[in-house]
Amino acid sequence: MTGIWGIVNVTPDSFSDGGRFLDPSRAIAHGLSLRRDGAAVLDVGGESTRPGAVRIGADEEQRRVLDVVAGLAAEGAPVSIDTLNASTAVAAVAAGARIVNDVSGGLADDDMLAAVAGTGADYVIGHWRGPSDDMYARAEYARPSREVAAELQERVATAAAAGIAPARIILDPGIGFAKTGAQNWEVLRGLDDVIALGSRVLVGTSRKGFLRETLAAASDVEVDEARRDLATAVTSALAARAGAWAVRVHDVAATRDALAVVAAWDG
Ligand code: PMM
Repeated sequence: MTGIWGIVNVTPDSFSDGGRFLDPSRAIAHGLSLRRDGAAVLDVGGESTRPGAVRIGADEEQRRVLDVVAGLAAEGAPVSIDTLNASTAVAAVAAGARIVNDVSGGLADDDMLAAVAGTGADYVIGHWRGPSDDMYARAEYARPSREVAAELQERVATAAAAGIAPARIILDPGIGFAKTGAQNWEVLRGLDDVIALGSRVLVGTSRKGFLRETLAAASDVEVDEARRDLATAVTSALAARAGAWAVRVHDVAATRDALAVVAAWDG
């Protein structure tokens, strides 16, 4: 059964839940409620990667996330740290995180692969072509899902050479990262190309801009959070059907229900 990763963003500027959970105790309470809703992993992030986002320093990032990681781990929750920074990854694993979720797959910080190799944590390699502030300049593909898979395969080889055992690697096609709306759909349609690489595959569509575009074209009604969460539950269920090992979402309960319905259909 596909697992659900619940998003715990501890940022003032994330496009979806930003600012609501900056206080560590509120972020911890939110994470525990996602766990009750059915999250297998809580993915804690302190730096927004939304389109156009400006980077913050690793010190500020760690100030935001470490108490939250430690608090959730102390409650027995499996925690992943969503970071581009090697120093944050190491500090978060020391605070109790079991997985390092790096949307850049080691490209944003030259020290990341060696750092992760030293921790023994599992490692999410996201498909990435450059920082969020100008990532759409790199959204050029002839065959999106093939190119995403090929670029991920290169990162797996580099990570293995740095000492991260392939069994510890989780691949993510990086929906929304250096991809237009149409390219995101093509990557999802061709998810098999990434799954064929043989690693566990994580898919993150939650509340992303390409869903907003699709929903806006379907109805003039405002594309609010409820509509984006419904669309996310559908894409997550379809990703599960296509063989994703896990999906990363804000609204865990909606995706839990969508996955249960698909499982019932499949029997
Ligand atoms: N997307 C975002 C942040 N972290 N991590 C993984 N592994 N995959 C994603 O698709 C991903 C991610 C951006 O979304 P957010 O700001 O809502 O967390």
